[in-house]
Amino acid sequence: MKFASTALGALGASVLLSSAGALDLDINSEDSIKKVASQVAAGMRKVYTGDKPGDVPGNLPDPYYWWECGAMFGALIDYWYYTGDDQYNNITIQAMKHQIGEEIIAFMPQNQTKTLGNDDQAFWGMAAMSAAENKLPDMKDGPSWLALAQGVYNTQVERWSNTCGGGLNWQIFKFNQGFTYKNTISNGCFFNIAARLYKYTGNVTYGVEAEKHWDWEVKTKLFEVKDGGYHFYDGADERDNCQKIEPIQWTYNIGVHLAGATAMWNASIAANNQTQKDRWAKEIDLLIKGLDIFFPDGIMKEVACEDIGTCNTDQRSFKAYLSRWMGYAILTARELTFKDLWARIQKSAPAAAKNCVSATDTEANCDLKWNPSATKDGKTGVGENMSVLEIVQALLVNKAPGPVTQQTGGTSKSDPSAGGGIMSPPVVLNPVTTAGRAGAGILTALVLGATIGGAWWLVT
Ligand SMILES: *[C@@H]1O[C@H](CO)[C@@H](O)[C@H](O)[C@H]1NC(C)=O
Ligand SMILES: *[C@@H]1O[C@H](CO)[C@@H](O)[C@H](O)[C@H]1NC(C)=O
Ligand SMILES: *[C@@H]1O[C@H](CO)[C@@H](O)[C@H](O)[C@H]1NC(C)=O
Ligand SMILES: *[C@@H]1O[C@H](CO)[C@@H](O)[C@H](O)[C@H]1NC(C)=O
Ligand SMILES: *[C@@H]1O[C@H](CO)[C@@H](O)[C@H](O)[C@H]1NC(C)=O
Ligand SMILES: CC(=O)N[C@H]1CO[C@H](CO)[C@@H](O)[C@@H]1O
Repeated sequence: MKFASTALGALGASVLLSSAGALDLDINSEDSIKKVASQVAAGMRKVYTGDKPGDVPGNLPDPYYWWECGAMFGALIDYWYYTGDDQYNNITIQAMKHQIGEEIIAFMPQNQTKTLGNDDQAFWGMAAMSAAENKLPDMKDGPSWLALAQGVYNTQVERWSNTCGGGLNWQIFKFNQGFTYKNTISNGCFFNIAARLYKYTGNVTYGVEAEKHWDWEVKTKLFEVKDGGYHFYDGADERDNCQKIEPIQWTYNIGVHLAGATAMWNASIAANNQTQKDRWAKEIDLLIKGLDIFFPDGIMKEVACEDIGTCNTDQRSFKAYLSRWMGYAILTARELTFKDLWARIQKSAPAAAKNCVSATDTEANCDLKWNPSATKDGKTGVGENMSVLEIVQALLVNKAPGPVTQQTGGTSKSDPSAGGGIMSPPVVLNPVTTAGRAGAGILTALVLGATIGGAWWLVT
């Protein structure tokens, strides 16, 4: 994933989308919700060519990085789960299988070594976790979905760092630009996977590691209570012992922790651990209270970059993950989250759909900005479409039974030693794909050490 700065990037051209053909969403009609979701999914799927002969399953064309393809398949797994439309399951399974990696089975394919951060790996791992929780049938001739998530967990738990008192570094390999950075999303993704493994398997080791990573983030001040709720920042650098926090706030950081926290709370009930249950109820409350800054006028917004027009390709997809994890939070901790989250989903989803233009009635292109009073930037892409897809399908949470566990019908096979538990050594890079992917490294080199601009107003 690229360095999460808004410093680069020019103001987007202001182009008004015609409202003709805008998607009309009736949030009280299941048919309408499913129709809009299917249009947006179809538009997004069109961009993906990995299933074509000669193409590589699990890659999106430029400018999308590998991780976003994993995120997209995570969205499509939920799409199938919420709507019952299974037309994308085959390409999903084909892609996940192709990207599980060569040396160790944990989504670390050699072709991606140059830009493989813990967060990149984890977005594929979280898709595998969703597949297990949603009961997507395990592959017949491959590792189980649960084992793939356990493989990601096992490789990452070994990477607990000895700088800044612990945590995960952003990059997996020291030779990659940005290794010294410790970003909140990498640690948040680990927390999310560990908490969901605790819930799925009931194995307390996962819960203990989840809490250890969360506690380290708090100690390091990657997030803190401000104005009554949690504010999540971007990360810190081990070169100054994590003294200076990069203060930009993104929707996906609070989202990834919210879902992990509700998984912890939910698992503590099955584990009969009252202390743990009380603790996570308090954390969930602080998370919910921290959401306000991302919902001016009640509609979700990527506040750090939307207005100033600097959201990059990665950042244009972040609202997808907050939407996804708000849905997950309702499914797993309804009594604590429903009232607040449901109001936000109900208000954001129709606003989001209105920004999608459908010329053909079967597929749609969506704009980044959901607020009706925002000037559109006229660009569309996988991230924009995925964000709308996730907020629209979250309207179906009340009909969904919620993620299964081993005790409640889960069928994905557990393999506690998946992934080998070792960090694979640097591998021979494929020269062709390395050249194609070098852009991310160059951008990172430019941005690291540069002044972070853009979202300064969030901290002053
Ligand atoms: C998915 O693959 C199976 C087995 O190859 C095939 O029977 C089915 O028609 C495919 N479904 C779709 C929607 O392509
Ligand atoms: C790695 O790249 C090669 C060459 O493009 C391709 O054939 C192969 O399928 C890729 N492997 C993965 C796991 O993406
Ligand atoms: C309950 O959870 C807490 C952490 O939240 C842990 O320290 C404690 O050991 C757990 N108790 C049991 C009986 O597992
Ligand atoms: C825990 O999560 C499951 C879904 O995974 C849900 O059915 C159950 O109601 C949740 N428990 C509580 C107390 O909300
Ligand atoms: C629980 O998870 C830990 C960590 O992966 C593993 O070492 C242990 O074997 C697991 N225990 C069981 C009973 O599966
Ligand atoms: C973008 C997408 O995922 N679906 C539509 C949304 O945007 C692209 C443009 O990048 C369209 O071509 C897609 O059809």
